[in-house]
Amino acid sequence: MIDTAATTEKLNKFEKFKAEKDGLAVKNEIEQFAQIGWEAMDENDLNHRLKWLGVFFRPVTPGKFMMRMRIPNGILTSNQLSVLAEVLQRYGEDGSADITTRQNIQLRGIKIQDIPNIFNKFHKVGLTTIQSGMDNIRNITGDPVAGLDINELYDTRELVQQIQDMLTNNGEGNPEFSNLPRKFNIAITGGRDNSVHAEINDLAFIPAFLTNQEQIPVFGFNVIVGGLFSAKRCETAIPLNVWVLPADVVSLSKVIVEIFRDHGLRANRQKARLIWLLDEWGIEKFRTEVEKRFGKSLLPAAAKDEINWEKRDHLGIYKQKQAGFNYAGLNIPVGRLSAHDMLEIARLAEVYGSGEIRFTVEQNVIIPNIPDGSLTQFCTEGILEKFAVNPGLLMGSLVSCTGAQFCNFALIETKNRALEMIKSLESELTLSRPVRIHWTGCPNSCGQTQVADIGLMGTKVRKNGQMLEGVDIYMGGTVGKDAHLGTCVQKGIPCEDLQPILRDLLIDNFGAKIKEQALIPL
Ligand code: SRM
Ligand code: SF4
Repeated sequence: MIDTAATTEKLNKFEKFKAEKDGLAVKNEIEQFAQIGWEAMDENDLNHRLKWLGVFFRPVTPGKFMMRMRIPNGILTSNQLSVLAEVLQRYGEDGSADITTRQNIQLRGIKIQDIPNIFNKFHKVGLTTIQSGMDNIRNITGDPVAGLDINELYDTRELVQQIQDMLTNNGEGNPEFSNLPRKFNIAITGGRDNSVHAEINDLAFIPAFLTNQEQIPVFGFNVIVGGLFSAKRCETAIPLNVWVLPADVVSLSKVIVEIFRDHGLRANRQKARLIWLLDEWGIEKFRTEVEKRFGKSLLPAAAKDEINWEKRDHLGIYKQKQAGFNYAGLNIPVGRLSAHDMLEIARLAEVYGSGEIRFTVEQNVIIPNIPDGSLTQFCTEGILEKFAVNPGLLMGSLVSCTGAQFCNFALIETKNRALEMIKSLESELTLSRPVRIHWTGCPNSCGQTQVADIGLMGTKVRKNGQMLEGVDIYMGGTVGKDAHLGTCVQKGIPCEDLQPILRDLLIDNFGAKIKEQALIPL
């Protein structure tokens, strides 16, 4: 039931086309679209409704679509990754993939006539793209080392899968949740280092112990709500003052998404995320409604949570909780992969691990379950020269959104520029610690500028009468325990002038030193 107060407000154009025809309806029309071709499609089906199937028309590369998967907790099998690679292979140079900042993967270069066949392939190996874009719930993130980490408090894998299955009807599409006022992000963390950036999600579960009547600490989660980045507003999530047992996480998620669906604000798309409803209602009223729908009283939050570590990047080789086994974290520069790269990663996972592959929100890959005895051989694999386990301290922490190469919101090119810039900074400087540099092509902040040590947000800049690509610089974002958002410290730097500014920031704030050979005059 959608709030009548909200529906009587003037509907924005997105609400109008959603009311005319539900986004999920195109699931039954995809064969027809494949036959008539994208040029003959209805504009709203093409530009918007296809996103309910995870298929994105790219105005920058018309006819070459992007497909966004759902990879719960960032975990997939080598067989699944190989299927994704095989899909891309037929598109030659156009076929590429990007690991995303939500532990997910997107495929590029897809032709609409192939999509029904691609869906069949996905279905056979248990992959889905359903409801991964527009006003739906995004990929649900969890600890990338869940089930592997010696120090984890809770293995989030099953919970993440259960929430996805509940919200998407086991990946088939769920009309119950196909008309939200806006996107909705969910994260669950069972480790101590907040590896999912819990605080920037609309709903997140954070590990916390509550002492019961027998004075025994019981494991559960504190719940936080309303985190977001958007061009209009950026906030960290606020406590709902609720603590739940793991067994209640799925039903509590359902209730909260239902409230957002039924009461979220729909008049102004810029003010439709959960935080705006929380503003309007206040957290107390929201909590009361959650409790009412949940059907039993909710316990108040535990006084302290268990996020008490610095965030780990998982790059390198680490012992698992399973004796004799290790996981290897590989750096995938700016998350970009070719079909060949994907097949190579799948092969590594099969030959050395258990055939499992994981993605991180830093757009990197983890291969788990490598026996001690195979490590030496693993480290000799040629692909590790491209995807290093011990990358440079800047390259290893680099994150970038899609940018102008494929995204029509972008104000600047990001990924390629980010790579070049880091290579040249690493050739000039010696660092003694990783510095997290995040690029984002516009204020939507898909590249999470505000969580970075140095965040670069695309903008347009006027210089000598010319309009150029530039950035606003953010600093002070912290992750892990006591995470807080960075703020803008310098505005409107033309990208062509950025390199020396970054070099000085790295020297002044992060202890970087000019390499000796860089000091020798030519
Ligand atoms: Fe994003 C829209 C890419 C994570 C905030 N985002 C878009 C679109 C779909 C715009 C479009 O149609 O072109 C971009 C697709 C470009 C392309 O071709 O790849 C896009 N967002 C991405 C990805 C791929 C960036 C990346 O390189 O990793 C990430 C995909 C995640 C996924 O697997 O689902 C991605 N986007 C994020 C995040 C980060 C996060 O979730 O932690 C954010 C900020 C957090 C948040 O949402 O609160 C984010 N994206 C946005 C927004 C602003 C949302 C808002 O409330 O205004 C938009 C624009 C919108 O929704 O209207 C947007
Ligand atoms: Fe596109 Fe902007 Fe998101 Fe980058 S931040 S992917 S440019 S919408």
